[in-house]
Amino acid sequence: MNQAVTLSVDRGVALIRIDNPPVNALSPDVIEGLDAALARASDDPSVRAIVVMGAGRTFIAGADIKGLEQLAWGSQSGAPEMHELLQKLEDAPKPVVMAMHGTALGGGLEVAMAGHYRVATPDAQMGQPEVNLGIIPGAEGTQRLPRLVGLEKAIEMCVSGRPLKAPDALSAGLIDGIVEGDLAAGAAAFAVEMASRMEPHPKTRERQDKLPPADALPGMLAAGRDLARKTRRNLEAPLAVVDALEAAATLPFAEGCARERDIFFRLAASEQAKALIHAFFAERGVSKVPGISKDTVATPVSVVGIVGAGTMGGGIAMACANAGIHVRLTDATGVALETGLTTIQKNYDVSVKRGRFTPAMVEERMARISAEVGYEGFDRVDLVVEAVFENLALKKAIAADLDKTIKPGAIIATNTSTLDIDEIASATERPSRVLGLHFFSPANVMRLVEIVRGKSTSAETLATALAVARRLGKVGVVVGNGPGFVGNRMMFPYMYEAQFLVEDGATPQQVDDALTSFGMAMGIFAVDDMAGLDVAWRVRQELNQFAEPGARRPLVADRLCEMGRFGQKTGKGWYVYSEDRKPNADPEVLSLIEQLAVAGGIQRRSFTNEEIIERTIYALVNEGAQVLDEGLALRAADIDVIYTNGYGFPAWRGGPMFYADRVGPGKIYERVSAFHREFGARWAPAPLLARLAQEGTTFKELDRRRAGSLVGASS
Ligand code: 3H9
Repeated sequence: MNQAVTLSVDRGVALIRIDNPPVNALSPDVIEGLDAALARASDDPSVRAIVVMGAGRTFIAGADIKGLEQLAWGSQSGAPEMHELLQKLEDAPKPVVMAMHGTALGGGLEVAMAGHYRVATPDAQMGQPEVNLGIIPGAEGTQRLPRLVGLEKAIEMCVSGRPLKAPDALSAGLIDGIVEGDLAAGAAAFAVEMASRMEPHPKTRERQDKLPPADALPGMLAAGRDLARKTRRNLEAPLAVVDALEAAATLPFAEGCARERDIFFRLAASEQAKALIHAFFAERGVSKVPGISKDTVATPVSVVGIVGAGTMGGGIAMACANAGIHVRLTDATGVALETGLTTIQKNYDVSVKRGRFTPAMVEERMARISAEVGYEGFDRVDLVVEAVFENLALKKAIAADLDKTIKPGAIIATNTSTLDIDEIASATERPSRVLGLHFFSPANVMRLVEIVRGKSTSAETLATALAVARRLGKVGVVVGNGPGFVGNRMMFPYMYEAQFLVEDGATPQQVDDALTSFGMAMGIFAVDDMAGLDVAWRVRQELNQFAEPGARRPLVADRLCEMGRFGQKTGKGWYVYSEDRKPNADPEVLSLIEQLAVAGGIQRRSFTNEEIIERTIYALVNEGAQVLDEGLALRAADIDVIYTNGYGFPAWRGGPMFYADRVGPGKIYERVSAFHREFGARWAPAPLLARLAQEGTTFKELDRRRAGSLVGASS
């Protein structure tokens, strides 16, 4: 035994407690400690029953993902060796009760399933989320889970990676009881009761009663594979986990475990596992910001003011209300407010229809939003999010008004995707309490928030924004203040290049198909149509001021806007939309493109998908390198988080900078340099990309080196 696991005995019950902060991950210490504690409890004649639980906030949240990361990158020692421990737990001569609170995930649930009984607190959650890391359960979970909950349920849990809440786990048969009140005491009482039973204690591996009969098997497996293909597009692990689960129903336990191990080790070494594990740590890394430490005091936020009840303001109001935060919503006119509230109500009605919320939950949320024209009550807000349309003068005027209205310590956040935060802050007497919060639409759904740090924004203000983002269930990434910040700044060269490609001879559909085959959630032309072509049109007009003289400008997009083709909202944009909102190629657009290209003297030709990906994704990467060099993003991994959470970049490719690492910065630099020679200034290689290529290193390595300068920063 060691410090990670302790053993105490009280009135015949051994309590084995795992204490490995922050989440009791299964490090080698924990496995050894569990093994030793189990042996002592089994040998101790005074012990009648054994309870295993976690110390601190949770049961076991899984294998140590740092170890899995090493495994993914080729180290053989990264995967925990659990088979012996699981067998010993299951064969223990005394009843073993797993007592779960917080989360029992991955290896945590696998340990729990090897116990004879499982109990949990009412709010505990348990699941097999391994597929989200590009792997499958590797500690016999695919063999025990279907024996407890049946194959269908096991498929659903393992393919989706979604945990069950305790009441659902109880009805599925995953746990045997829910303990209200003190978990240790309740589990001990349960254990004593089980010990007094005469019958043998159930071993999960020996159970057959929940496994399907042979004739039901093909249908269940086909449905499982279908689910994996439909809901987890492009991911290898969700399909592979069905193969492992199939083994539970068709092979003896030991052979099923061997099958699982083969699949686990194959996937653990895969590109997708490398990328998804990178994405996991990247997301947790964004809260580590220089200048913010555990001692930085975030302002408690219980009431948020929102100025502007349009699409963004309404979405932000819903996000706050969903998180239990009271909202004071205002707009210029009663009509605008009324329209905004109606949209919010409609969106909630859809959630009720889809079963996400009950009508009572919606009522509770709506009651948190108070809407009234004017600033009455704004003296009580802790944070204001101004979400009016992108107009600097208007935003400055509102900031100045708010400055006079809200209490001295309250924060003014402006929801802008492009405007200068310092300029807006200059309209107030509290520039240290001003920052940008760039939400993505729909704001109640999209996880990303760019937290824009102005030159005077204080550490406390940033810490508050990070805490609020987390409370809203979002991932907040701190970025610098420059045109387009990080996400949109990178988006522009990507979007322009896609438009140049269609002028050069590809079609919007071909470009979009290449991008979605690459893994992007949507093609760029479909995105443009969804966002509204007029949005980018306005921004283009702003950015054109910064464009190099003589630089190539897209020929088509402005013309589409002049024709009133603003995308989905007008039924026509790059595509024409049918009733069901499906994009269809429009011959009118194709001939307009050709006509403008020919008039512009462009020699049109055909393109392969590979060329399309190089032209678009490498443009994104090159701009990302530039953004990083300018200090607008703190880390390459932050850019990855922004793109995987806000721009539909596939997490299984890790994000654009991680993808660049896997292709090789050297190769990307070479192609970018070739494009530079062919197309001129817009493809000038970012100096940082050139440096990495020359040094033969990667963005990830650069992040690692720079992490030294982030020492002292913490979430
Ligand atoms: C597995 O089990 C494979 C098995 O089949 C066995 C194979 C043989 N390991 O998210 P948070 C860290 S695969 C290492 O901010 P929350 C995290 O990095 C695993 N570290 O907290 C962060 O560190 P830092 C299956 C981990 O309250 C800190 O804990 N399990 C692990 O919002 C706090 O994390 C999973 O996939 C870990 N397993 O959410 C569960 N988990 O402070 C993954 C967390 O230095 N974890 N950390 O940045 C989660 O989903 C969430 O962390 C959890 C807590 C819900 C547990």
